[in-house]
Amino acid sequence: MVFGRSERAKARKRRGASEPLTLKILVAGGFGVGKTTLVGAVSEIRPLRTEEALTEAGRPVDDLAGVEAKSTTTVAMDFGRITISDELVLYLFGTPGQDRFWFLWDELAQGALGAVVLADTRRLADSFAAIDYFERRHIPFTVAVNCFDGAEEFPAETVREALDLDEDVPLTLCDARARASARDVLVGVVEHALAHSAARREPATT
Ligand SMILES: Nc1nc2c(ncn2[C@@H]2O[C@H](COP(=O)(O)OP(=O)(O)O)[C@@H](O)[C@H]2O)c(=O)[nH]1
Ligand SMILES: [Mg+2]
Repeated sequence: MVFGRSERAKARKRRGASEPLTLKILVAGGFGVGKTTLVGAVSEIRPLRTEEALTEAGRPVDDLAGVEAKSTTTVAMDFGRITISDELVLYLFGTPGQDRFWFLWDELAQGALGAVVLADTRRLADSFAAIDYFERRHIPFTVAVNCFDGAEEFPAETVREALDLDEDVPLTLCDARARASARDVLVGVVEHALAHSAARREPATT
């Protein structure tokens, strides 16, 4: 059967109306900060993980200080999906934490709306590299401090100063294991990134 243009246009409109917007969000931060945990906590699809047991060979490279309980490491990336509403679905890409996989970051960052950098107050410096990466590329990002049990709690302002964050970078506390908390973090990234891109479209006229 041959449809005329208007039939096709109508069909496209119908399809368009039922298709949610899909956005890509990166989940970054140092080794052992909770990236795999966060993606796993919210993802509706079984997270695609490429974890491998930490091997003796990797041990000198994968700095385990402070994450002694960790016996697996993400080799390539975590991948997950979360439906925020009928209109919005997020695809999550966890960035590899180890320096030796930095070559993957530029590929992962392609087409990303924004990112969240997870931080652990016991090892803040581990998240410096991720923050630098997004700052340099002008990719909007937020920082979420993953509150590990036993880690000292610092006021957000203290963490912000220690990370030398720009004022307009949102900083929140989270529990990467809790679905609601992880979801809030991701909604925060979307809101920040959308505000950021709106601000870029309408530069302040001074
Ligand atoms: N207590 C506590 N443990 C966590 C939390 N988030 C992650 N973990 C644990 O910390 C370890 C490292 O987390 P993981 O998600 O693998 O870190 P990644 O290297 O950033 O992917 C794992 O053993 C997690 O179970 C948290 O919020 N609280
Ligand atoms: Mg991981």
